[in-house]
Amino acid sequence: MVSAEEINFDGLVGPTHNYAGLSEGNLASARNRDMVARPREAALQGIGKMRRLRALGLSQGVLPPHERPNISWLRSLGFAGADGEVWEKAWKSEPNIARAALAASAMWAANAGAISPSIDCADGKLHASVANLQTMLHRLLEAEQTERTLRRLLPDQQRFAVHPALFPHDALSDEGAANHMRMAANAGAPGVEIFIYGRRASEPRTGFPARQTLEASHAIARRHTLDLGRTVFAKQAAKAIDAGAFHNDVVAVAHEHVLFHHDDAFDDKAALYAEIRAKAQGFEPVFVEVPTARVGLEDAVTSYLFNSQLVRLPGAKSLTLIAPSETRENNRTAEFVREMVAAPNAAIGQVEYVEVRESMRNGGGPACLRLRIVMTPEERAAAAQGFFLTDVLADGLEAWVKKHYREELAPADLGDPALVGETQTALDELTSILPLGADFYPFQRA
Ligand code: SUG
Repeated sequence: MVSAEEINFDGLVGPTHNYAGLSEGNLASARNRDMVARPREAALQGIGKMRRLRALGLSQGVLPPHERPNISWLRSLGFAGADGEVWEKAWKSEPNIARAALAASAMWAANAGAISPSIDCADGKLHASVANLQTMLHRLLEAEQTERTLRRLLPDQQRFAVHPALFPHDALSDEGAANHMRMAANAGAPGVEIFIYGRRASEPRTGFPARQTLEASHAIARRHTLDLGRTVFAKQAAKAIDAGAFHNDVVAVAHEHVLFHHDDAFDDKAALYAEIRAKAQGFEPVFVEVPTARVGLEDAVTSYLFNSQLVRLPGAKSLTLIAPSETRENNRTAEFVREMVAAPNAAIGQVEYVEVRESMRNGGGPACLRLRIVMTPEERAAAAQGFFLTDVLADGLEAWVKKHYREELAPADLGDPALVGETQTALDELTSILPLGADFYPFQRA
């Protein structure tokens, strides 16, 4: 065992946050299509959550948004002229492509990649695999820039192994940490890494897309040099995917020895429990299951109860659930949480509600917004320091958002060529607030 800490790196919401209904199988995205979005509020809510977790005593990091609209990609599709013209033409002639090029979806950092702490890896390095996100066009566009971000954050190749996304094909479909959990006695102890997949490469599916294949999960475990004696591959229940759980983290979340999940989350719950128990080293797993009779899948998906963060606050005897305020507004989930935290010897003994409503309307709760990276003190010191949140950084980011972000983005505003210059100006300035440098974004290199 080593001393280590789990650090949440949240995706900063980008200036083009909007509701385009791009994600089939994500009910919130479909329901809120063409609503008026509030990018400034969305970004401030995200920063507010980061500040809150820091105030609770946890280390917090931040990851930058991507360049949107993605002008270099649109150029590769044959649109030419000045950047603003490229955008205007794309918006008019290929609205579906343009919407993909505009999505601010990199905010959901749980899909940036899968992370294995060095204690779990045979080569002793901390491994990060960028997710290919190939199921949805707008998300597939994230992989290249995400790799750039992770390489900036984790520059020391002696300590960190950053892997590019798996080849983007249906057979290797991968959505990162949203389909990956880890249980351990504590952050620094060897863990059981649990990969949840929706289908095998060869398996045909009707219903909503299953975004993770078993083959992709196997590849990540191999690349990360995981010990198969402490690695689990389990199938997500088809029923959950078809009820709108497009990622495992919509129906399950784990931290330390606790797995909190919905009754219908997994295809074979008994087998999963048994395998985790057999592979757990130095801890007794605790499974906190929410029965369907108390909270049906529909309520789980609309309230995002399981898209909470599970954390241990300094000195706390039990874990704390960082839940979206929508969970408190749903009578069934609110009641369940109240009883759960009040129970004697509760494994999850506290709840804190956070407000991330703008992100939630696109199907992104508190857990979607963060990428967890377990770091030893040496790894933390070797990471780029400017990504760790301080009061000064939070103030700087808030001032930056207030200066550059639009209050509202209505569907009729999205084709505005002025949006391109505005977002590029904002992102250019961001590269000196975060340690990104003058060649981080494609428009800076053009
Ligand atoms: O991939 N929504 C994202 C939400 C991702 C949530 N992440 C986790 N569960 N970890 C998605 O479906 C909607 C964009 C739009 O419709 O405008 C979107 O991409």
